[in-house]
Amino acid sequence: MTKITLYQFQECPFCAKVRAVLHRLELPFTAIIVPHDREEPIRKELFQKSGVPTVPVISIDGKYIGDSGEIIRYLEEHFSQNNQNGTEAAPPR
Ligand SMILES: N[C@@H](CCC(=O)N[C@@H](CS)C(=O)NCC(=O)O)C(=O)O
Repeated sequence: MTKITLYQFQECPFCAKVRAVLHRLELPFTAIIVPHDREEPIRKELFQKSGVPTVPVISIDGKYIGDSGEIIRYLEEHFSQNNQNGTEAAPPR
């Protein structure tokens, strides 16, 4: 089963957007609140692994993705029944 961890701040609109998509796609995940200080080891590690200095970051089966837009694109692409635009795919003829 896919293991998803969301690294986030308590208050963060970008993190909330990602949580909403995870809930909509019914993907179970663990949320971890990280410190605001970019010099904290966990923040440095997330930057190193995702290449993105901000939160949210998700790890999904060991792969790290940062930036809410990128994360949502990845989740939609891999877990949505719909197409990448989030609109419903045309029904088969
Ligand atoms: N373009 C990014 C922006 C994310 C962003 O600005 N996150 C803020 C929290 S809401 C952040 O990490 N700020 C702290 C920092 O820059 O160290 C995204 O969509 O994920």
